[in-house]
Amino acid sequence: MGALVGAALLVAAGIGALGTAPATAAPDGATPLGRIVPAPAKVTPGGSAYEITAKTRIRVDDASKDARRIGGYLADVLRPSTGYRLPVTDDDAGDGIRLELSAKDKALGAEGYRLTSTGRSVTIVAHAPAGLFHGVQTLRQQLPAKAESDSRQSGPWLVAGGTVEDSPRYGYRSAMLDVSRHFFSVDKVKRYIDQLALYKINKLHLHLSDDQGWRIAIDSWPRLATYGGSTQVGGGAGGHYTKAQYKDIVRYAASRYLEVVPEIDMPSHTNAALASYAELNCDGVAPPLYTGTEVGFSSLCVNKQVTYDFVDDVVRELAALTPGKYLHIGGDEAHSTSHEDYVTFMNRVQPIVAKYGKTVVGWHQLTEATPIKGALAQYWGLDGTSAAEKAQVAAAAKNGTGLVISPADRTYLDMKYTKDTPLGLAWAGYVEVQRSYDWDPGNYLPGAPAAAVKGVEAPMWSETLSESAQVEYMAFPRLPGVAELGWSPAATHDWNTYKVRLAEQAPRWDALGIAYYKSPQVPWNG
Ligand code: TNX
Repeated sequence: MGALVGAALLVAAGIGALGTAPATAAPDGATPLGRIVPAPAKVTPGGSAYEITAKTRIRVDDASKDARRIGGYLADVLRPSTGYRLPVTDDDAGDGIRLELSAKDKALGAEGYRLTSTGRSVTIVAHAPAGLFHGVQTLRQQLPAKAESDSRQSGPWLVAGGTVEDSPRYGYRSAMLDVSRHFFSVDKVKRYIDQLALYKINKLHLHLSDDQGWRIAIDSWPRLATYGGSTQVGGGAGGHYTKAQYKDIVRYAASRYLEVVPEIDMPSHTNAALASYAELNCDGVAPPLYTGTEVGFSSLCVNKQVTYDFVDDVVRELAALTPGKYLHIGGDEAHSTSHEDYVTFMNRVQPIVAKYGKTVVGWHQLTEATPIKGALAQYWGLDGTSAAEKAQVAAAAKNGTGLVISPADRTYLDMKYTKDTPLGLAWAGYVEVQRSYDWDPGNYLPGAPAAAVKGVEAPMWSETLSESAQVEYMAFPRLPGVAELGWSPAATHDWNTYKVRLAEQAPRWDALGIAYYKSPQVPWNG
């Protein structure tokens, strides 16, 4: 694309103001409208800024519980730092912050919103609650970073004047947390959910089982959790979620408009299950628990009926805990399962997922079998993946299989940034911040139709990670970039302007207690 055409597109997308200008505030001290992550689809700056004061009320539609809940959420974010009462009221006439659900604004879709800021009010209009919630995230980012503080700060609390009209490029914008290699408590998962919500991520993929640990209680096979969940990489105590705890995670995620996508990885990555129940093994002998980090050595016994009884029970119980649409069945790295057995297994398991009303998601090896109608394949290849493997996934996409794009050498948040990164792995290479951002999910997989791409994911594998601070160091600053690839129009994509907006997020992470990697590629101090 020529530079002039590129610039014209940026202006057409309404983000000319995001250009290469230095990271200075607008004349009235407010963050320039739209200078947020992910970049909004359309920004029309103008008019005077709105100021949140001690008198500000949050006005919601009295008919909507969702709008009231989102108003309460916004008040909870802003009360500690501003010190204001910010009452949520259903008296929806008057000045202040207004959250409106509009049946007629269908063009805003399931997740879009319009934010209008004037001297008297900030109004967020959406067609659906998720859009209101995303609009609230935009409002948060337009306020000074210290608005995120949990102690009282001094204002002024200005929101630049103008209008943002915004809706996502993709409906599937996911982050994965591997709670198997190391177990993460409910509170740690909630903390991550809050961070994902700030960047408009709408799926939390939980990798609930692997060789090192089974993390979800299944009543019909209780030893999966009590024994199979009793350790982790390195031999620590591990853990598992009771059904009540898991429902708590699902509910919390839903309150932040994230859908939980649970994964039971099969037929390999199953040592924790095989260790818990001898009958799942072809030789009837249970292996010991495993606390190392090798992959691909375990396999369910494909030719035993009990295997499918087991899968049926697990999928039934997990589906019952899952209000969301998707259930992920893994299917990666089945190195100790023959190709024939793998195909048999995946083709038998997919209808079980469908029987319990869920849509299949699998790692892209699923395309070696026959993806069921409506299935999504999660592409995790890298530049070096063979042309044949890429072609196989592309062929499935041409046949109607949807794609979630999560290239290991772009979006794997567990990859080291450089050789000096103290945490993480390097099998897919080093992934610095620019590399993780500077690509296009729409044309990433050669031969796959753009329409097959449903979205992106940033997986966080946890072989080397067990604490929130470690997860955050690997996620920030790469996660916001993947979130932007999922949300923002391709026409806004530009590393040179993105890196400036990204740098402007850092004071917000400081206020939130997120210790991020200070990549030399990002101009942190303007
Ligand atoms: C590959 S990506 C895996 C995981 C590892 C990860 C580490 C994929 C589907 N499988 O088993 O944890 O690499 O980066």
